[in-house]
Amino acid sequence: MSQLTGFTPWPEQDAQRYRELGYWTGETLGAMLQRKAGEHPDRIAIVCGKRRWSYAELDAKADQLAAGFARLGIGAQDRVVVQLPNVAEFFSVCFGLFRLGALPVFALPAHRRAEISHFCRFADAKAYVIADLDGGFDYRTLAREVQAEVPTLRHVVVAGEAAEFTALADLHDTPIELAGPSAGGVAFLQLSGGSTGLPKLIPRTHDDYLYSVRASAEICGLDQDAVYLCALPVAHNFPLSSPGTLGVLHAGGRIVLARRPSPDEVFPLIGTEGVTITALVPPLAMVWLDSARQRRPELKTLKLLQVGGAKFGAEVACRVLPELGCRLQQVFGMAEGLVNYTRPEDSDELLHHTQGRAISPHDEVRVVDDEDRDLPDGELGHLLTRGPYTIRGYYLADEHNARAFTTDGYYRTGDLVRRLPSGHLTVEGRAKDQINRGGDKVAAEEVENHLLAHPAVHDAALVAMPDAYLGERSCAFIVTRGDPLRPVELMRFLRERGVAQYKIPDRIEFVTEFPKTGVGKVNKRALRERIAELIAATD
Ligand code: OOB
Repeated sequence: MSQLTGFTPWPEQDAQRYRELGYWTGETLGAMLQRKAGEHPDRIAIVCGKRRWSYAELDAKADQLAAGFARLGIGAQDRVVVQLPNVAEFFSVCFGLFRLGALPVFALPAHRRAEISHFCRFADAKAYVIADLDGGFDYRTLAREVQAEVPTLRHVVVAGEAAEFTALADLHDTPIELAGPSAGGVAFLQLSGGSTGLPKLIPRTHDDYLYSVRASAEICGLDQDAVYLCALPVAHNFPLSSPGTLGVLHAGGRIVLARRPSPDEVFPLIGTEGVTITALVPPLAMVWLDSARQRRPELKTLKLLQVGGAKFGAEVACRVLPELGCRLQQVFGMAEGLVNYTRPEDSDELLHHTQGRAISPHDEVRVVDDEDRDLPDGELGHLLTRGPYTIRGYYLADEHNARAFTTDGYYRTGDLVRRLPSGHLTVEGRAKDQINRGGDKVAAEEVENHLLAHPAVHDAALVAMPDAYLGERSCAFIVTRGDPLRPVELMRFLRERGVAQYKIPDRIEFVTEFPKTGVGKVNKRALRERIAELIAATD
């Protein structure tokens, strides 16, 4: 079958090597689930509220939905934007689409009109799958706005009350014979944290993704007894594949879905379902640590807490074992591919002070200076990587790809790291123009462009400011055209443009001009220092 237009494949020589090594097995995600359902049909695969789906049920629903989506006219390589909260339907929908060879485009529940319209337009999506309501927000209202902006979007499919749209429940048809995708082809499009004007889409293949999932499951020691609590947004790469829910399905274990990650919601669930492993971002880990003082008995089945998505400081990392009573694993990964884990055999020093080492002996990890020259271990530099599950290009982004990848295919992660002789990395900063808001990635240029659309804004620069809870929050420096402007007006303006809440600047500072670098660019470092000093002075 022909490859998706806009996908950059691995050079054939590398692809062949990854197959010979047994990394790329030729199995698709859909086939993996079918195999598991054949091995143990009656085991519970997913717990979602009061619902419990066995492997056989999940497998059957996937086949039925593949038939239902086909009836809507969705076929191989068609894109479908999937924006679901942590509900079981996420899995029946995704596996249904995988079986059909259609490609889910993973959106986050926090995304709003600006982001979703962009994904639908950019990926030329045929359908958009949502839940009716979640967290008090009506996604059907959002879908109406998106449809008005993107007329090429043909179908809106709703898990729950569908109103004028197609009900997901009605899409469960009698399974049909399907050719199915090839494992070397793109399985879905994942979101990039981004640093440029518009979010980029990441094409991941069945072969490469399943390799990272299998290898991750092995590193984390998952087996049939694994009970994985999914408390982060289910479509994010960390809870999806590191080893995440897919790793658990591969191991034959059980996924427990939580709608919210707060201790009140999940601690009782950990107790009743016997959760053994979960994944959190650092701010949530801190909230759990604080709550665990009173409620530790509820956590007694928990063996492993993975923390990643943003830097987990050593001062907090060392509290996990004594205060939560479970082992810690640091995870430093990216939707583009490379994932690093601390290992069970690592010393406390490595566990608390590093963000782990790469999954695969065939992950090629380089730490380089500004001129791409390799640096010795211990020195701070830019992290470049290529390997069996790291993409060679973003979807439909030739121009950007020329900058984001070296000519020999290394991905420029934008992270500043040090490497130890053991291969362990410590993340010490970022060269990319992004704010990591407790694991939520905010691309500065994207938000600046929204700010610049305001008639009273002459120039805008978004930078990170330190925050005790989230690690970083965002601060927008604004030069106005002269008319007075209040921060609340700008924030309302962004909200009305349909920008996700986590991207709205946490603070707005008006200035008359920006400090400039020698070459005349906005000096963001100076702006970061200025806001950090201001905060320190008022604390
Ligand atoms: C994960 O994926 P993304 O795509 O949301 O974000 C990737 C970026 C990295 O390039 C790095 O800047 C930052 O997030 N990051 C970390 C980190 N983990 C991710 N920075 C410091 N320390 C860490 N432990 O965030 C992601 C994907 C798979 C597994 C885990 C995280």
